[in-house]
Amino acid sequence: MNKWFEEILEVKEGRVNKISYKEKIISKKTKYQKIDVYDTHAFGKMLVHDDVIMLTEFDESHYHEMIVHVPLNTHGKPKNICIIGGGDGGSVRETLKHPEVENIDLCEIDRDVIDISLEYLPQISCQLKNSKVNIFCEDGAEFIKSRKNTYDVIIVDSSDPIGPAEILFQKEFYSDMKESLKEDGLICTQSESFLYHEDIVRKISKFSKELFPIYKYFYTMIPTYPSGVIGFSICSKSKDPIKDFNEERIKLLGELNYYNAGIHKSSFNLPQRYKF
Ligand code: SPD
Repeated sequence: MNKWFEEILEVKEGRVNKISYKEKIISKKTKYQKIDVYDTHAFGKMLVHDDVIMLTEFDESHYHEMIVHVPLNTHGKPKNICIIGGGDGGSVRETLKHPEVENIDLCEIDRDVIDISLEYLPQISCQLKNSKVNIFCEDGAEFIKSRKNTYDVIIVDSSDPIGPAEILFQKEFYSDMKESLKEDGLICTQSESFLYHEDIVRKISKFSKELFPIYKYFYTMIPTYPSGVIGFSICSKSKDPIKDFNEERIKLLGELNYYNAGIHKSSFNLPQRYKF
């Protein structure tokens, strides 16, 4: 184990996140970022953007099951879905487990994320060519502006607020997404770790509460990320992810790795000192 990937950008000063690997399978500088895929010793394949871990095969299901099933089971009848980012395909794979889903518009700015995932991460990208999926390689913030009153659920499966994803953490983008939702629609966005990025979560929760009647933050466990957790925001026009959560629908989803009814409810409970 003499080769180590070190994550520096996303950690608190004075801490390092290190993962040992057998080999780097591909490295590509795209128009938007550097993309690497590693074969690690302990966590399977690992996708990295600009030296920040996006996913490993070991715990990607913790992330993708939560960013998808929490909002879709809250909505109850999700038919038309938009996924911004998510070019690796994990969120598409989980969304298609919901039998009512008729259409998914996937808007990923970087075509290379999709192509690399199709080639090197088949377990994750396996549904990207499903006939219900329409792929758009465009800027998500622009894409959403031209689709008013269209979606039941919008999922923002983004990287961190640096580089191409920065705009996806702004109030204006959330306001445009609100316009793209149908009357009872809701959005679920990657909203960083409450443990390491409290300032970012606080900013998102503040402007979301100004825009939406219902705002809730929940989290999932990702041991390969620097703080071990990542959180998501639910911004909803009418449905509440705790009161309106339809537990019966979980049976429709088949076998899952992480998500269940107990996890759905408890993921909104945060340690005492974090109130968003
Ligand atoms: N700090 C890393 C956060 C990355 C979140 N996005 C992961 C994308 C998986 N589809």
